Amino acid sequence: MPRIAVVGATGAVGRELLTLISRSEAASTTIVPIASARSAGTDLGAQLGLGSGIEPVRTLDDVDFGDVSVTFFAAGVEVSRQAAEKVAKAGSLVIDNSSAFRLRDDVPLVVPQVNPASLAHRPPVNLIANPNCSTIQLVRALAPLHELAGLRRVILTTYQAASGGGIQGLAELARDSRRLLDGADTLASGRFGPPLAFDLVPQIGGLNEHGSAHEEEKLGREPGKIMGLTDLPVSVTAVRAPIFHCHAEAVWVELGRQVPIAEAEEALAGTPGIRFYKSGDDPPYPTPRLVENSGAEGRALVHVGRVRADTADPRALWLWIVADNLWVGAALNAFDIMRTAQGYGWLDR
Ligand code: 11C
Repeated sequence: MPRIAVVGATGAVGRELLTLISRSEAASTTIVPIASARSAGTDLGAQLGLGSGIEPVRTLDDVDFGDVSVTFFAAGVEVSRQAAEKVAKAGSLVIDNSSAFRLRDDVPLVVPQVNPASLAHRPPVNLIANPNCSTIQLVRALAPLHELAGLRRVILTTYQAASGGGIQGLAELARDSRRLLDGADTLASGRFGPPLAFDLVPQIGGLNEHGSAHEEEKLGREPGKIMGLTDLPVSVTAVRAPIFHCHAEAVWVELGRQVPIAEAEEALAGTPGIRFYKSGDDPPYPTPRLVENSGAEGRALVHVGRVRADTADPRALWLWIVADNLWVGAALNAFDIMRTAQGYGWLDR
């Protein structure tokens, strides 16, 4: 029976992956959850209500990866740097959620709805990178516009949920929000830098020599690699917002020609995997909570609204994009990478 491993199985993305794999066609496989020694032996299948087929949690050192067909890494960049290539060399295809390998020339960076052909052949390195969550929803909305008129330039601001900071990020936002409502005057700094509750934090990740944050660097470089537009200028301000789930993005895009709004709307509305909102619709645009509460079907879509002309630039449009960062932006994309590889028929060789 094929085996699929999830490294970082107790984390926010790892749990979504376990749920997805165990509820999918891959339910006939054995799932091997991997986490730190602290969690070893835990019955995550029972804890998450996923039933049998999920082995007790093991540590990385305790698994023979020659016997595992696919290993998802969702334990952060350091764990991926230390272990992902070793696992790939042992024979298990690695689908890595971290930023460790995304820009390497020998590693495909894949959003199956945008560049599936990059999986036509098994990469010699046996490793595929899953893009950053905010990149995935961006390129899925930009791809139909690129097909329509060619992308020239992109400028965006993100509004990113606390779940991008993992389970501890969610807990911190909940705890600090309660403390403020209970009358606390001050809060300690935490994993987002300044306390996030009832505030906005305009920095996600460390700053580089130009003052750009790591999240902004990732969003600046990953879309061009995925879309085969290596010189595409993408300028970003990434902001952490006091919302629990789903990232939002306000995006300005300059195209190769003037595109009537109706044409852009038609292209977006006709793209599988996008839910398009027209002004005048009810609801008229997506919000993070609306998407979070949109059920399994809605959480699997990229939601796009507020498409409008930039009156100062005839070739430019604005759009508003919202998607579930843990689902569309991580687990589901990684899982679709596996499915696409299976579709090309090289996975089980
Ligand atoms: C955040 N986008 O919201 C990050 C989380 O490179 O995959 C995902 C980090 C990554 O904080």
